[in-house]
Amino acid sequence: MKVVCTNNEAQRRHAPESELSRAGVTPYPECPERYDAIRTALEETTFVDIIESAAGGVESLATVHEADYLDFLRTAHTAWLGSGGEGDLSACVFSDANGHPPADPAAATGYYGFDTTPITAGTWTAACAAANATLEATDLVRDGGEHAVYALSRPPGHHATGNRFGGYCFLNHAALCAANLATKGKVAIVDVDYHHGNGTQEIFYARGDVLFISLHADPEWEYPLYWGRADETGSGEGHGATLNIPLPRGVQNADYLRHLSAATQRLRAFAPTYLVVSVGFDTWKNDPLGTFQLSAEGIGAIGACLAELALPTVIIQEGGYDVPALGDLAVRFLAPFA
Ligand code: SP5
Ligand code: ZN
Repeated sequence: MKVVCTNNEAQRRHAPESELSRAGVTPYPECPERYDAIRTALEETTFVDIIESAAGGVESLATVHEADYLDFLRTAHTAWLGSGGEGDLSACVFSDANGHPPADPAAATGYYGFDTTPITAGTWTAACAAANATLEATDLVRDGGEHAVYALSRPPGHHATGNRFGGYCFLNHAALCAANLATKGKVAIVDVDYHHGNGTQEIFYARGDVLFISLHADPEWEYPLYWGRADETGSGEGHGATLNIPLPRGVQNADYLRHLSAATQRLRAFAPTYLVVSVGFDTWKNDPLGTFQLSAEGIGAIGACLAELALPTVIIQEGGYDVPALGDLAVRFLAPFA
């Protein structure tokens, strides 16, 4: 199968030093070494053909993101330095989305962001490069006759909404991919990251032609806290086209796979033309952010269950933070699609 990697030089330029959470100030887990670990392991297999995509701009970002939000992401860090700021830019006062963004770029960070995720000098370059990789993978499936293509996208995307960043995400790659594919047929998105894909959900919430399914840790206690409950089922024409499956701490292979299998019944009934998978390896038992207990075999079984749908598929990398394990987990997840 083909694998499209984010331009390596560009992804390295997004490497925040630390993040602020309830744990205090800790090293930023969403690091360039995640990419290295997955890419190196895939290069050692015989079933992938690796392409590194170019950096540079992306033209279709406005299909899912608002223009003022894109302007903010593109200019915020430069403006922050220009106004005397130093290092990474992150918010600590947040908007309720009423009113208007403050003129000062650092102040506007809490308007365009919903958590403390930092923006660095290279964030825009890296996020655009990751979107490029995803859209190149999308083209290969839509027009290139490929059955399944994996985009090693970094930084990830599924928490980014149409106009807000957070959860280590800036541009929503799964949404860009699905919006593109939806011009040719119905799309199902399955999000198997440990965290709820709130951005993707929000972008398609009122659409009936894109089914969004997410299995994730229960937002009653886990990030992103304000999205992902089972009673969020879509609105208007999208009513019934969002399916959230919140799961308890400590979930093991058998329970997870039973829920996934039930979700795929719903997916089959929707009869999509395309499948988009947001995959996170933070469901793995030793992930430093997760609480689930899935084994490496369990991660492979998720891949097998989704590959069995036999749909033209774009697989997009989201989270997963135990760097030494990521290569093996990616190989196990992708092998059933090859
Ligand atoms: C794409 C993705 O998986 N985003 C996850 C974002 C979760 N952010 C909040 C987690 C804060 C945990 N702080 C780390 C402390 C390590 N001991
Ligand atoms: Zn995650």
